[in-house]
Amino acid sequence: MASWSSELGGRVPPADRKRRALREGLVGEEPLIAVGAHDAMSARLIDVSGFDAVWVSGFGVSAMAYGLPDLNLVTMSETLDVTRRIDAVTSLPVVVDCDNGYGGFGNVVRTVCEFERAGVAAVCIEDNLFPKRNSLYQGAAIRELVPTKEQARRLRAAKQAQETDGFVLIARVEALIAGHGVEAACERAVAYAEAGCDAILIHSKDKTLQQIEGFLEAWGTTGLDVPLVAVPTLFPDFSATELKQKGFAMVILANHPMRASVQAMEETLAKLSGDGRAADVDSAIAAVDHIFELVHTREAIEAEEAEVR
Ligand code: SPV
Ligand code: MG
Repeated sequence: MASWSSELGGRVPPADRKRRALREGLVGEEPLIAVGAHDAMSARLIDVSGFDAVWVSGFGVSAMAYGLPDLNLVTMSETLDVTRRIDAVTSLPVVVDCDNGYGGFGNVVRTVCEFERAGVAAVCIEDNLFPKRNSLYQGAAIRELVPTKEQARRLRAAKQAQETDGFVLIARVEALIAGHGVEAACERAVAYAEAGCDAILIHSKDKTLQQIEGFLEAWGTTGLDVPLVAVPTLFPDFSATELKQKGFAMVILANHPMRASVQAMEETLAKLSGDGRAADVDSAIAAVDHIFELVHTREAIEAEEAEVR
């Protein structure tokens, strides 16, 4: 974990180190596991729990930091603001869900540039049209996406604008989610890989994994070795190791800290809403000292007092 002072601009682990760790993880023997954060505290907890990367979840930031649905209502600069706070408190590589880049061609390129300059390890850009819909939302049937050629053009321009070697651009394919089928999904993945993207996130909500298996088979015939990324929210029975064996380099557990927090808060508030006795929940919630410890309170006070001695 980054030191307490990193939030104050102190010893932030260099962006290069985080980017190197991400790139090495993408080609490693073990699956690289990223977990979704929605704020700095959730990122700290992911860090101390021993995961490999932090995913800045658009769904999580929308719901938890802004109380808004995941429909492109949170802007690029709002996401960047939350991302900076997250990146400052973790030594893990941070992979940012930048939705569809918040608009058209110029927005995609600017988004990637701004996040690269902010020092994050990676950005993920999806091919949903603006305004997007969260991929897990069951209401939407077959949807239109940004045309493949246009999305590839945006991604290629973003890669060409890249200023550092280590930064990673992940292209996210929504074709399976949008109901376009395996062939269309593979065509998009190939186009985005050929545009220079460093990894492909193939999203699916098929619980049986048949779609994903079909995609992997088609992808296998292309000869491309760009790493693949899975988000198994709706096929949760498959472990990261099983997904690695199937061909995924990275697995994103995108929203579990958010859902755990909401459930814990709801349970606590329900108990408190009885006669408002704090003791009713005390044994089931984090101790105040634990929160002090997580944000390095003692170290901060010691450092402050040492200066005046
Ligand atoms: C997110 O965490 O915001 C994601 C993953 O994009 S999903 O919600 O599964 O689309
Ligand atoms: Mg998202």
